[in-house]
Amino acid sequence: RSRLQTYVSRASETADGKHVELAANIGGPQDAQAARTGGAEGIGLYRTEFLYMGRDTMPTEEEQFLAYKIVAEMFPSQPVVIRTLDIGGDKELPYLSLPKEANPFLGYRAIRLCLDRKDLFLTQLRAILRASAFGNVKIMYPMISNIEELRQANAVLAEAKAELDAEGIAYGPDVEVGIMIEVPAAGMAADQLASEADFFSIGTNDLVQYMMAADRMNETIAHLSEPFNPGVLRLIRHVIQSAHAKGRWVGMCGEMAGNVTAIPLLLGMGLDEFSMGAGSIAAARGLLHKLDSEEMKQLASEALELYTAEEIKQYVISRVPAVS
Ligand code: PYR
Repeated sequence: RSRLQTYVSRASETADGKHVELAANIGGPQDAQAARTGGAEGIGLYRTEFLYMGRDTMPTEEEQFLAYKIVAEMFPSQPVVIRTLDIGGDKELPYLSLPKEANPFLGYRAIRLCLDRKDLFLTQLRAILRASAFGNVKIMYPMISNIEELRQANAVLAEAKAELDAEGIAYGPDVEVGIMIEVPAAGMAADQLASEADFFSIGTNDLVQYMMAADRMNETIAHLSEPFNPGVLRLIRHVIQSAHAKGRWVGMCGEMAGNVTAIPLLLGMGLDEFSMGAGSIAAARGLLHKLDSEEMKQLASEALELYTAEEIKQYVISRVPAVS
Protein backbone atom coordinates (compact mmCIF):
# COMPACT_ATOMS: atom_id res chain seq x y z
CA ARG A 1 0.00 0.00 0.00
CA SER A 2 1.29 3.40 -0.92
CA ARG A 3 1.16 6.17 1.63
CA LEU A 4 -1.67 7.80 -0.33
CA GLN A 5 -3.67 4.59 -0.37
CA THR A 6 -3.98 4.71 3.39
CA TYR A 7 -5.91 7.97 3.07
CA VAL A 8 -8.54 6.55 0.74
CA SER A 9 -10.61 5.05 3.52
CA ARG A 10 -10.00 7.36 6.48
CA ALA A 11 -12.42 10.07 7.59
CA SER A 12 -11.72 13.56 6.28
CA GLU A 13 -10.61 15.35 9.38
CA THR A 14 -8.09 18.01 10.11
CA ALA A 15 -5.36 17.52 12.72
CA ASP A 16 -7.62 19.24 15.28
CA GLY A 17 -10.63 17.08 14.43
CA LYS A 18 -12.67 19.39 12.22
CA HIS A 19 -14.63 17.39 9.67
CA VAL A 20 -14.93 18.53 6.08
CA GLU A 21 -16.41 16.55 3.24
CA LEU A 22 -14.32 15.28 0.35
CA ALA A 23 -16.58 14.49 -2.58
CA ALA A 24 -16.09 13.55 -6.21
CA ASN A 25 -17.04 15.15 -9.51
CA ILE A 26 -18.54 12.63 -11.92
CA GLY A 27 -19.88 12.67 -15.47
CA GLY A 28 -22.28 9.76 -15.06
CA PRO A 29 -22.81 6.32 -13.50
CA GLN A 30 -19.65 5.04 -15.24
CA ASP A 31 -17.53 7.23 -12.90
CA ALA A 32 -19.31 6.39 -9.66
CA GLN A 33 -17.33 3.26 -8.82
CA ALA A 34 -14.02 5.10 -9.21
CA ALA A 35 -15.40 7.79 -6.92
CA ARG A 36 -16.16 5.20 -4.25
CA THR A 37 -12.86 3.39 -4.49
CA GLY A 38 -11.08 6.75 -4.58
CA GLY A 39 -12.56 7.50 -1.15
CA ALA A 40 -15.29 10.02 -1.99
CA GLU A 41 -17.74 10.74 0.83
CA GLY A 42 -20.39 11.60 -1.72
CA ILE A 43 -20.79 13.25 -5.11
CA GLY A 44 -20.31 17.01 -5.06
CA LEU A 45 -20.96 17.45 -8.75
CA TYR A 46 -22.84 15.06 -11.00
CA ARG A 47 -22.49 16.57 -14.46
CA THR A 48 -25.58 15.57 -16.41
CA GLU A 49 -24.49 17.00 -19.78
CA PHE A 50 -23.06 13.69 -20.98
CA LEU A 51 -26.50 12.08 -20.81
CA TYR A 52 -27.63 14.59 -23.42
CA MET A 53 -24.60 14.57 -25.72
CA GLY A 54 -23.64 12.31 -28.61
CA ARG A 55 -27.19 11.29 -29.48
CA ASP A 56 -29.99 12.35 -31.80
CA THR A 57 -32.84 12.54 -29.32
CA MET A 58 -33.32 13.92 -25.87
CA PRO A 59 -32.83 11.40 -23.04
CA THR A 60 -36.22 10.36 -21.70
CA GLU A 61 -37.29 10.86 -18.11
CA GLU A 62 -36.94 7.12 -17.53
CA GLU A 63 -33.37 6.98 -18.91
CA GLN A 64 -32.36 9.92 -16.75
CA PHE A 65 -34.11 8.54 -13.68
CA LEU A 66 -32.15 5.28 -13.98
CA ALA A 67 -28.83 7.09 -14.48
CA TYR A 68 -29.42 9.20 -11.36
CA LYS A 69 -30.88 6.38 -9.25
CA ILE A 70 -27.88 4.08 -9.80
CA VAL A 71 -25.55 6.69 -8.37
CA ALA A 72 -27.90 7.59 -5.50
CA GLU A 73 -27.97 3.93 -4.51
CA MET A 74 -24.18 3.64 -4.63
CA PHE A 75 -23.93 6.40 -2.00
CA PRO A 76 -26.94 5.46 0.15
CA SER A 77 -26.46 7.88 3.01
CA GLN A 78 -23.99 10.28 1.46
CA PRO A 79 -24.97 13.32 -0.56
CA VAL A 80 -25.22 13.13 -4.34
CA VAL A 81 -25.45 16.62 -5.82
CA ILE A 82 -26.99 16.45 -9.28
CA ARG A 83 -26.43 19.53 -11.38
CA THR A 84 -29.15 20.30 -13.89
CA LEU A 85 -28.19 20.57 -17.53
CA ASP A 86 -25.24 22.91 -18.11
CA ILE A 87 -25.02 23.11 -21.85
CA GLY A 88 -24.80 25.98 -24.29
CA GLY A 89 -23.84 27.35 -27.63
CA ASP A 90 -20.35 25.83 -27.61
CA LYS A 91 -21.80 22.30 -27.93
CA GLU A 92 -23.90 20.74 -30.67
CA LEU A 93 -27.11 19.00 -29.67
CA PRO A 94 -28.90 17.99 -32.89
CA TYR A 95 -32.32 17.91 -31.23
CA LEU A 96 -32.02 21.34 -29.61
CA SER A 97 -30.96 23.64 -32.48
CA LEU A 98 -28.83 25.87 -30.28
CA PRO A 99 -28.07 29.27 -31.76
CA LYS A 100 -24.60 30.10 -33.08
CA GLU A 101 -23.32 32.81 -30.79
CA ALA A 102 -20.34 35.16 -30.90
CA ASN A 103 -19.69 34.59 -27.17
CA PRO A 104 -21.17 31.24 -26.18
CA PHE A 105 -19.75 31.38 -22.64
CA LEU A 106 -21.65 34.64 -22.14
CA GLY A 107 -24.67 33.34 -23.96
CA TYR A 108 -27.63 31.03 -24.02
CA ARG A 109 -26.54 28.24 -21.72
CA ALA A 110 -27.22 26.28 -18.54
CA ILE A 111 -30.08 27.63 -16.43
CA ARG A 112 -30.79 30.29 -19.07
CA LEU A 113 -31.55 27.62 -21.63
CA CYS A 114 -33.43 25.45 -19.12
CA LEU A 115 -35.75 28.28 -18.05
CA ASP A 116 -36.45 28.96 -21.73
CA ARG A 117 -36.97 25.26 -22.61
CA LYS A 118 -39.28 24.35 -19.77
CA ASP A 119 -40.27 21.02 -21.33
CA LEU A 120 -36.69 19.83 -21.12
CA PHE A 121 -36.13 21.23 -17.61
CA LEU A 122 -39.34 19.77 -16.20
CA THR A 123 -38.42 16.32 -17.53
CA GLN A 124 -35.00 16.49 -15.89
CA LEU A 125 -36.36 17.74 -12.57
CA ARG A 126 -38.95 14.95 -12.50
CA ALA A 127 -36.19 12.40 -13.13
CA ILE A 128 -33.98 13.82 -10.36
CA LEU A 129 -36.89 14.01 -7.91
CA ARG A 130 -37.80 10.39 -8.61
CA ALA A 131 -34.18 9.35 -7.98
CA SER A 132 -34.26 11.26 -4.68
CA ALA A 133 -36.53 8.53 -3.29
CA PHE A 134 -33.48 6.21 -3.41
CA GLY A 135 -30.78 8.19 -1.64
CA ASN A 136 -29.57 11.55 -0.39
CA VAL A 137 -30.01 13.47 -3.64
CA LYS A 138 -29.58 17.23 -3.85
CA ILE A 139 -30.41 19.47 -6.82
CA MET A 140 -28.06 22.18 -8.05
CA TYR A 141 -28.74 24.86 -10.68
CA PRO A 142 -25.76 26.04 -12.78
CA MET A 143 -24.91 29.59 -13.88
CA ILE A 144 -27.38 31.42 -11.66
CA SER A 145 -26.94 35.17 -12.27
CA ASN A 146 -29.70 36.60 -10.09
CA ILE A 147 -32.32 35.57 -7.56
CA GLU A 148 -35.11 35.72 -10.13
CA GLU A 149 -33.55 32.77 -11.95
CA LEU A 150 -33.44 30.78 -8.72
CA ARG A 151 -37.10 31.57 -8.08
CA GLN A 152 -38.11 30.67 -11.63
CA ALA A 153 -36.22 27.39 -11.45
CA ASN A 154 -37.86 26.61 -8.09
CA ALA A 155 -41.27 27.33 -9.62
CA VAL A 156 -40.60 24.65 -12.27
CA LEU A 157 -39.42 22.33 -9.49
CA ALA A 158 -42.67 22.94 -7.59
CA GLU A 159 -44.55 22.06 -10.76
CA ALA A 160 -42.58 18.83 -11.12
CA LYS A 161 -43.40 17.92 -7.51
CA ALA A 162 -47.10 18.70 -8.04
CA GLU A 163 -47.16 16.44 -11.09
CA LEU A 164 -45.49 13.59 -9.21
CA ASP A 165 -47.87 14.06 -6.29
CA ALA A 166 -50.85 13.87 -8.63
CA GLU A 167 -49.44 10.70 -10.19
CA GLY A 168 -48.67 9.14 -6.81
CA ILE A 169 -44.93 8.89 -7.58
CA ALA A 170 -42.52 9.05 -4.64
CA TYR A 171 -39.64 11.48 -4.17
CA GLY A 172 -37.46 12.49 -1.23
CA PRO A 173 -39.31 14.69 1.26
CA ASP A 174 -36.52 17.20 1.95
CA VAL A 175 -34.45 17.51 -1.21
CA GLU A 176 -32.02 20.39 -0.78
CA VAL A 177 -31.79 22.84 -3.66
CA GLY A 178 -28.58 24.75 -4.17
CA ILE A 179 -26.90 26.88 -6.79
CA MET A 180 -23.50 27.14 -8.37
CA ILE A 181 -21.61 30.34 -7.76
CA GLU A 182 -19.94 31.00 -11.10
CA VAL A 183 -21.23 34.43 -12.04
CA PRO A 184 -19.46 37.23 -10.14
CA ALA A 185 -22.70 39.13 -9.50
CA ALA A 186 -24.17 36.06 -7.82
CA GLY A 187 -21.05 35.80 -5.66
CA MET A 188 -21.37 39.42 -4.59
CA ALA A 189 -25.07 38.88 -3.77
CA ALA A 190 -24.39 35.62 -1.95
CA ASP A 191 -25.87 36.98 1.28
CA GLN A 192 -29.20 37.49 -0.50
CA LEU A 193 -29.08 34.26 -2.50
CA ALA A 194 -28.36 32.35 0.72
CA SER A 195 -31.82 33.33 1.93
CA GLU A 196 -33.39 31.19 -0.79
CA ALA A 197 -30.77 28.55 -1.68
CA ASP A 198 -30.02 25.62 0.65
CA PHE A 199 -26.34 25.50 -0.32
CA PHE A 200 -23.74 26.89 -2.68
CA SER A 201 -21.08 25.19 -4.74
CA ILE A 202 -18.39 27.47 -6.09
CA GLY A 203 -17.46 26.61 -9.68
CA THR A 204 -14.03 28.16 -9.79
CA ASN A 205 -13.27 27.30 -13.41
CA ASP A 206 -16.04 29.53 -14.67
CA LEU A 207 -15.94 31.94 -11.74
CA VAL A 208 -12.26 32.75 -12.40
CA GLN A 209 -12.91 33.09 -16.12
CA TYR A 210 -15.73 35.56 -15.51
CA MET A 211 -14.04 37.48 -12.69
CA MET A 212 -10.78 37.87 -14.60
CA ALA A 213 -12.55 38.47 -17.94
CA ALA A 214 -10.15 35.91 -19.41
CA ASP A 215 -11.20 33.02 -21.65
CA ARG A 216 -9.73 29.94 -19.99
CA MET A 217 -9.20 28.25 -23.38
CA ASN A 218 -7.07 31.13 -24.67
CA GLU A 219 -3.38 30.20 -24.22
CA THR A 220 -2.20 33.75 -24.88
CA ILE A 221 -3.78 34.98 -21.66
CA ALA A 222 -3.44 31.80 -19.62
CA HIS A 223 -1.58 33.71 -16.88
CA LEU A 224 -4.85 35.49 -16.05
CA SER A 225 -6.67 32.25 -15.24
CA GLU A 226 -5.52 32.64 -11.67
CA PRO A 227 -7.64 31.38 -8.77
CA PHE A 228 -5.11 32.83 -6.28
CA ASN A 229 -5.81 36.35 -7.48
CA PRO A 230 -6.66 38.37 -4.33
CA GLY A 231 -9.95 39.57 -5.85
CA VAL A 232 -11.02 36.00 -6.58
CA LEU A 233 -10.04 34.80 -3.09
CA ARG A 234 -11.88 37.68 -1.46
CA LEU A 235 -15.05 36.85 -3.36
CA ILE A 236 -14.74 33.21 -2.31
CA ARG A 237 -14.38 34.31 1.31
CA HIS A 238 -17.42 36.56 0.98
CA VAL A 239 -19.48 33.69 -0.47
CA ILE A 240 -18.54 31.33 2.37
CA GLN A 241 -19.11 33.92 5.11
CA SER A 242 -22.46 34.97 3.63
CA ALA A 243 -23.67 31.39 3.43
CA HIS A 244 -22.57 30.55 6.96
CA ALA A 245 -24.29 33.65 8.31
CA LYS A 246 -27.54 32.16 7.01
CA GLY A 247 -26.75 28.63 8.20
CA ARG A 248 -26.01 27.28 4.71
CA TRP A 249 -23.12 25.05 3.71
CA VAL A 250 -20.67 25.80 0.91
CA GLY A 251 -18.84 23.46 -1.40
CA MET A 252 -16.46 23.96 -4.26
CA CYS A 253 -16.42 21.84 -7.41
CA GLY A 254 -13.96 23.67 -9.65
CA GLU A 255 -10.37 22.50 -10.10
CA MET A 256 -9.24 24.73 -7.25
CA ALA A 257 -10.92 22.40 -4.72
CA GLY A 258 -8.32 19.69 -5.40
CA ASN A 259 -5.32 22.02 -5.56
CA VAL A 260 -3.05 21.25 -2.58
CA THR A 261 -1.83 24.83 -2.30
CA ALA A 262 -5.42 26.10 -2.27
CA ILE A 263 -6.75 23.59 0.27
CA PRO A 264 -5.13 25.24 3.36
CA LEU A 265 -6.62 28.60 2.33
CA LEU A 266 -10.06 27.16 1.57
CA LEU A 267 -10.07 25.28 4.87
CA GLY A 268 -9.08 28.49 6.62
CA MET A 269 -11.91 30.37 4.90
CA GLY A 270 -14.35 27.75 6.19
CA LEU A 271 -15.21 25.77 3.06
CA ASP A 272 -17.40 22.79 4.06
CA GLU A 273 -17.12 20.50 1.06
CA PHE A 274 -14.34 19.95 -1.48
CA SER A 275 -15.39 18.16 -4.66
CA MET A 276 -12.77 16.99 -7.15
CA GLY A 277 -11.72 14.26 -9.53
CA ALA A 278 -11.64 10.92 -7.70
CA GLY A 279 -7.88 10.65 -8.26
CA SER A 280 -7.19 13.74 -6.13
CA ILE A 281 -9.13 12.74 -3.03
CA ALA A 282 -6.51 10.64 -1.23
CA ALA A 283 -3.88 13.38 -1.48
CA ALA A 284 -6.37 16.01 -0.30
CA ARG A 285 -7.35 13.85 2.68
CA GLY A 286 -3.71 13.20 3.56
CA LEU A 287 -3.06 16.93 3.53
CA LEU A 288 -6.14 17.77 5.62
CA HIS A 289 -4.97 15.35 8.33
CA LYS A 290 -1.87 17.50 8.76
CA LEU A 291 -3.64 20.88 8.93
CA ASP A 292 -4.90 22.67 12.01
CA SER A 293 -8.13 24.46 11.16
CA GLU A 294 -7.55 27.38 13.54
CA GLU A 295 -4.04 27.89 12.22
CA MET A 296 -5.39 27.85 8.67
CA LYS A 297 -7.98 30.48 9.59
CA GLN A 298 -5.12 32.73 10.62
CA LEU A 299 -3.13 31.80 7.52
CA ALA A 300 -6.05 32.65 5.23
CA SER A 301 -6.70 36.01 6.84
CA GLU A 302 -3.01 36.92 6.48
CA ALA A 303 -2.73 35.59 2.93
CA LEU A 304 -5.74 37.60 1.78
CA GLU A 305 -3.90 40.79 2.74
CA LEU A 306 -1.15 40.07 0.20
CA TYR A 307 -1.25 41.81 -3.16
CA THR A 308 -0.29 39.19 -5.75
CA ALA A 309 -1.23 35.61 -6.52
CA GLU A 310 2.42 34.61 -6.45
CA GLU A 311 2.96 36.09 -2.99
CA ILE A 312 -0.12 34.29 -1.73
CA LYS A 313 1.02 30.92 -3.08
CA GLN A 314 4.54 31.38 -1.71
CA TYR A 315 3.10 32.36 1.65
CA VAL A 316 1.04 29.17 1.86
CA ILE A 317 4.02 27.05 0.80
CA SER A 318 6.30 28.70 3.37
CA ARG A 319 3.79 28.25 6.20
CA VAL A 320 2.51 24.78 5.34
CA PRO A 321 5.43 22.41 4.76
CA ALA A 322 3.05 19.60 3.77
CA VAL A 323 2.15 21.52 0.60
CA SER A 324 5.57 21.72 -0.99
C1 PYR B 1 -16.69 25.18 -12.79
O1 PYR B 1 -15.77 25.23 -11.99
O2 PYR B 1 -17.00 26.13 -13.50
C2 PYR B 1 -17.45 23.97 -12.89
O3 PYR B 1 -18.43 23.92 -13.61
C3 PYR B 1 -17.04 22.82 -12.14
